Amino acid sequence: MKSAQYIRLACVLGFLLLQAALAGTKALAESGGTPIDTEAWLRYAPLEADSARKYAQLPSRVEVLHESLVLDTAQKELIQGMSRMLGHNIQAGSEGKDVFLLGTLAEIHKLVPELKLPRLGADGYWLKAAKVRGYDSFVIAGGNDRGVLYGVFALLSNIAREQDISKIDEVDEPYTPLRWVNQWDNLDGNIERGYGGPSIFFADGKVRDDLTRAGQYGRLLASVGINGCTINNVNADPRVFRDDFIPQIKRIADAFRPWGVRISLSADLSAPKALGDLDSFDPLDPRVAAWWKKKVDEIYREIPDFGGFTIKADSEGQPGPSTYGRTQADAANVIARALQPHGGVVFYRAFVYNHHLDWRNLKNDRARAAYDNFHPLDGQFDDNVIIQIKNGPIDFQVREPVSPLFAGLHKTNEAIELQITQEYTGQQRQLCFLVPMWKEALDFDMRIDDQHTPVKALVAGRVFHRPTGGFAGVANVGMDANWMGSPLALANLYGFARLAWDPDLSAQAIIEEWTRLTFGNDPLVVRTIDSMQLRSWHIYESYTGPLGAGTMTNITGNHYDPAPESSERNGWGQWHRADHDGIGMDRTVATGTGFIGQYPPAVQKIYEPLASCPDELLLFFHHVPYTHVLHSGKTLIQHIYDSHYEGAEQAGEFIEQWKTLRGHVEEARYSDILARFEYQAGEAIVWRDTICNWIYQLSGIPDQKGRLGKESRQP
Ligand code: GCW
Repeated sequence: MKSAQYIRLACVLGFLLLQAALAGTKALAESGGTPIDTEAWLRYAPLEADSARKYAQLPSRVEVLHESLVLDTAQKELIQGMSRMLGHNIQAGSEGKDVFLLGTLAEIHKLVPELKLPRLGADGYWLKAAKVRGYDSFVIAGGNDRGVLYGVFALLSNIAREQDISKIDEVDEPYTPLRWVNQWDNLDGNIERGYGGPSIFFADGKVRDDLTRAGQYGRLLASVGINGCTINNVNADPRVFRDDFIPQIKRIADAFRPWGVRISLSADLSAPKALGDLDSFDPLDPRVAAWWKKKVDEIYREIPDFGGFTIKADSEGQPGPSTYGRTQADAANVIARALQPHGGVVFYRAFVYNHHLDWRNLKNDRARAAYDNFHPLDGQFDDNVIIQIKNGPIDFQVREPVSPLFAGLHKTNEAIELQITQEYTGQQRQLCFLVPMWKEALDFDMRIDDQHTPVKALVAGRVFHRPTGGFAGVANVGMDANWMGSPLALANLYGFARLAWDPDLSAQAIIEEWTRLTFGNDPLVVRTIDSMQLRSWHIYESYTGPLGAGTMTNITGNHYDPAPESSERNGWGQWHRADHDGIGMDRTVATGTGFIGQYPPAVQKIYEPLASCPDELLLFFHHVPYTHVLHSGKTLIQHIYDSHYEGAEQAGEFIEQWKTLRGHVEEARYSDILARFEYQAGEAIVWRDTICNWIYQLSGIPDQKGRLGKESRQP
């Protein structure tokens, strides 16, 4: 090789090395050199010196005002976070210095009587920069111990996001008392509709020996205010009630307890019989009531802070009270009465429906089921029963109206069930940030008695002054290092919890927090990821199921691939009724299933007339010809074609948008996520072509832009 060539080669090599080094430095800054996967949004990356300087005046001591497991956790978390982000070495004890003061409001008052105290409910916290014994200090007060822990997490989140806290005086309280996640984990270690690996709780029919991940999950949940977790599948296995199983479950409760997260179980109503103890599970049989009482007492002896039960009955093959001609209220109450003396609750799911509906009868409608089953029982449930209602009347589709049952219970506690695990929304292999969708449901105004009655206020028990209420999110995290299979999908877990805490937060505010905590504060990174996440639901909807048509996916199989005929001509009731002339379910009162009649009159007035029904839900409520003209001025069929093409194109553009972050996101994470977007772009094309060709063949109406059927026009 000639010397000039050597020089050129050396230059190129040098350039490449420099690039790699630069990318490496940035990568380190982004990852902070901390384990980012299992820690998710709690990675506490070191701040740049400039940013860290803002926090130089923070106290150097931490004083805890009483001893408790949760306060001990709070203190440790504070010490760890301050050390990792700022390099501060916080010592326990006050010793006449500036101090972080951790305690309940009453304790703070005793120590610093001159401080004017705010009002603070259970789980709420108060962050206040204040003088204590003459030193500039920092008060972290809680309505209870959990509140103090939440306050510590809030403070650390502020620092990680580089917020100014020098004059902070922040009071924050949860919107609802019950903020739970549900895990659909089976005892063999599989998770129903789980896309993040096997169960962190169970393996081979037993509770895992090593529950490290359960503890880490407790930490994640506590950091965003989740205070309960149902650990097993709602398609429940009665073996969890076996005497030898309860001590195993106790170990999971022990792993969660330091984080203030109570555990609960999904209960199989037939357990008294299935376990061979009785010959019946009739909820009105006194022997059955006694069985539940004994079992519940036994559980509380092992787990004094046990939360209660989640129950799926008379649904998709699960046993229920209908076996004995009893009502869902009979079933809920017998168990609620066993829990009541211990302070436990029953989340009773409204997902009760017949999955053998006759599809030929145009008046049949699965969407009616929750209201038809539960509205007549309003007022018959005990005060510690909460009816857990899926956000939509069908089943977590990419777009549904809200369930009318939210407005149909005036004397009964309610909770909204949201699906964090992306069963019908891309299974964490495609980007679909669900917070904007959930916000639409929570903000939806039911107009009960023509008053402002948004769903969020109904589920919090604020409208009819019910004793309790809340949120249940089906999370299904697993053993994968990043919990959900995709690092970006964790935004849904974070977002669910933030909405359960405060449903008035905007989707923009939530994603901004999550991105900064997960990827750091580089403005390009924050701007780019926020915008991709915020657009992702609409994009996914555009190429998989626009206009509220409902299931176009393979409903008898994987709930993932496009298979629009799979929902028809069977009893599952997820019909779209597409034929040669038109598509959509007629749910009107006038000519259809009457489902619209389940809403309060003001809402009926929006959905019943074609003229006012919003385009995005048109096919949920109406059966219309393909030539129907939408509010946008386009024909229905042209909209379907265009939407699929636009959606697939936008999904493809994610690749270029992500590529702008090269060198700003740590290389391994960068390439992992890039590969996901490349895959999604391909999947979007598969969806586009399958649905467009299917509907073209059904209708025979060509695409005005000539994108379809070219091959079939060839001689
Ligand atoms: O969406 C359906 C799922 C089932 C699930 C059921 C439910 C746990 O396909 O897997 O069962 O809903 O919510 O009970």
